Amino acid sequence: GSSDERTRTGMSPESLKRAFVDSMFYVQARYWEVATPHDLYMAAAYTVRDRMLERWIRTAETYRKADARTVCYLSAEYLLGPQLGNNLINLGIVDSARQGARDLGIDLQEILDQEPEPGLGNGGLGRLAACYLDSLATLSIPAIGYGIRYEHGIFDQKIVDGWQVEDCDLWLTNGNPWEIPRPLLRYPVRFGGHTEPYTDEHGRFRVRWVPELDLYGMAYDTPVLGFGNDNTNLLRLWHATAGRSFDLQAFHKGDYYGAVNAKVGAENITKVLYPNDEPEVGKELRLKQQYFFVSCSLQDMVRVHLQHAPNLEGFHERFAAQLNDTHPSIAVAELMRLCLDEHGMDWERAWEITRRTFAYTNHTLLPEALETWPVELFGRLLPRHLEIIYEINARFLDELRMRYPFDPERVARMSLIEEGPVRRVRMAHLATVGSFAVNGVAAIHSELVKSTVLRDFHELWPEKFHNITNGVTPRRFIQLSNPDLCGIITDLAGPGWARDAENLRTLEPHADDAAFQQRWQAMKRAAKERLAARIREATGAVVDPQSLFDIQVKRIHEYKRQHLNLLHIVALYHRIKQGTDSDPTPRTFVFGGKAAPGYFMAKLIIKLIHSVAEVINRDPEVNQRLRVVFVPNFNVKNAECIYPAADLSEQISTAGKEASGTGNMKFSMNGALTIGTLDGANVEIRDAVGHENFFLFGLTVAEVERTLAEGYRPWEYYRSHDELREVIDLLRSGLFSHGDPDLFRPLTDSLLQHDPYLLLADYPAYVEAQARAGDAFRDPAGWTRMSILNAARTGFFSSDRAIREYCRNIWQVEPMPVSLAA
Ligand code: 26V
Repeated sequence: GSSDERTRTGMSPESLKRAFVDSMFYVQARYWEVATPHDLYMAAAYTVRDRMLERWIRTAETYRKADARTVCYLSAEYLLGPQLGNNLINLGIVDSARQGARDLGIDLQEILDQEPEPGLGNGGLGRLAACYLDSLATLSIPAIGYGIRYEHGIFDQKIVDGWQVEDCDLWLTNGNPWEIPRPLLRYPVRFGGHTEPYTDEHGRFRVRWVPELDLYGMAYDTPVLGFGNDNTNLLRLWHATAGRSFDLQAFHKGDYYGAVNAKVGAENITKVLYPNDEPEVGKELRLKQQYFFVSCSLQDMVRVHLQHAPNLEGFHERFAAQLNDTHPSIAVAELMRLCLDEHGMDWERAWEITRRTFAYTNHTLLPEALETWPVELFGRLLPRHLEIIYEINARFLDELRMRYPFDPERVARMSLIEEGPVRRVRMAHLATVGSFAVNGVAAIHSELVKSTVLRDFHELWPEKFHNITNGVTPRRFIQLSNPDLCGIITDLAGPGWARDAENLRTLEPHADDAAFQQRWQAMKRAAKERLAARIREATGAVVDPQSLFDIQVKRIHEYKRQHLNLLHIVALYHRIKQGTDSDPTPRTFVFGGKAAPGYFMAKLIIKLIHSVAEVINRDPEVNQRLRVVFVPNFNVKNAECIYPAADLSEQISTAGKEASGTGNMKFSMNGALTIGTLDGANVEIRDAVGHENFFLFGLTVAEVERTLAEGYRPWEYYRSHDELREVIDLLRSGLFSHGDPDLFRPLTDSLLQHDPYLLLADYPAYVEAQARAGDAFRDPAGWTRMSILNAARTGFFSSDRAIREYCRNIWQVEPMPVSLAA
């Protein structure tokens, strides 16, 4: 009846309250007297979910009727972060919910804090996918996110004696109220076996794949709300379960336990997210994960298409499928297989449909991160796909030989197969050949894609290459994480800014206004106090919110140069001890980030951060001026507390190595100034905020190349720069390692002998830029002005802008607004 409907859809504090009480009883099966904080969270989540489902169903109906082109984002990672707060914002019921909770004597923040976060990603790439889902829904674009429902997401980072220790992530153990299991929505996925030729009923030559093993992918659906509209899209994550063949094996052989074991093996496929950035281990399972989710997703798309069409003709008009890096690029071969083997299409037609379906985003140029698979492994797991890739390659190489008859080296460079003692499939080449568009993720990165890793392809197909500079969602990274800033902006720009981040520019004329500056400083101060409290809780360290908060949070990697930051910190320490200090600005250095479990150097950098912190923080001569802290377990939840509190954002990668960065955008939007190199999106951020509002330092990409080409000798920088030498000698003295001079040897040796990321070459410029930043901070009005201008001018880095560009320049899709009313 209608009163029932109100319970499940009403938005007033009254309806929310009634629904909450109702969910506590009928969904969570608990009553007030015994309800735990977790029960409160679950009841709140179900209350919010009901309101999402109404929109979701309307959206499904609307899209289906309109028969609109749908974006399918294929990504092995979605780093969603907590859902409840974001969903309240996108539904526009934060105040209503807070009021309702207060009436019941509950603190909404306490409920929000209960939520474990779905950490189904490693870092920037996975978080980008989550921001893009938010923007796709907000822009009313029909879209599905396809991925993997890992039982364990990115590991929890504990710190023991200054070292990183990995702990299993258990995000699902207490139940996940946001997902809807679809036990009947399952697809078979096969592995192994062999292929055999046969002649079909029309007398045509065909190939049949006789696999050895089949499992099933089962769908778990999570609704994704738009902000300020009623569109609600779908995130469909696949969970692996054993298929019938396992049961049959048991039946035939009577080996019951053996068969059950095999079942367990099948279910391992979606057990755990690979903590990436980590080369070469446990590879086979990773390829299985990739094929598994890609196969389920394409079968799902084919099923939907065939509801509207008699065959796969026109598939590419119904779907645009974006490959989020090369991880899903096996999709090119899988769609070919579906067209050829399962739908009887001929090669030319299948190839045309495939190439018109996919577009590929490149997210890294690091040679060690470019995915290739040994042909042997590939053929063992996916024999039919290897055949198809060989055929794609044979035809492609024929074309190349015609076009470049006297350049066999070029042809070999472009092959989908790398020759050598171990032959390998080059996934970036497969993705490039099988796609209608290829894009990089920042202007400078896209240029480098064209001039380095995909240079030959760019010469062949210049019009295929695009740039789409990354963006981040202002809903989560301003509105949710920085309510005071949100209040400031809304007072000036009205509530529309969160859908049109260019409206942030209304802040600009107030940059020098004293009263406005005061409000801005109070906002920053409050955020710093919240972070200080969090730091104290997590580490016991006490930090002064009045000091300059100088923050570097991101995955720990040598190319990101957390150790360059450390060299500067040790230099400041050294100066204070020597009495030669010229930078009297008190600073708090904050670090956070996970190291890949097998990445020794990255783990040693974490240990070094803690070791330097220990010495500095307990030295009374130094600790009034410098503090160093490491926030353990950097994840989306912690990030939301960190970005708003930053005065200075460290974006100091070696030029040419960071494809874009997205943390740089989150900091800047929250009024942090950047100290950074001309790398990734830093270049565009600096242009946007004004060069005078950015602390630039370091070699350019061209200078890095030249330095390396001329035979870089880091030792010479060490010899000729006194302070640098003293700093490195301090690290080698055992001062930071309880007298053990060897502990940090691998790091100092690497710097002195090879220094592949040019820390020593960039050190003098970095220290000089840091001094400029320290001086600037001592002029509060000048700093605040720059801070305001950073926030005012970074609307371009909203993921809404990025998604608009994908829609217009790549996918050719149009908005399809959903209306609840009609
Ligand atoms: C993977 C690996 C694996 C082998 C060892 C070294 C290594 C290093 C990095 C990676 C990650 C590659 C893909 C990736 O996550 N790229 C990130 O994508 C973000 C979103 O576009 C972008 O902002 C980051 O700059 C980029 O590193």
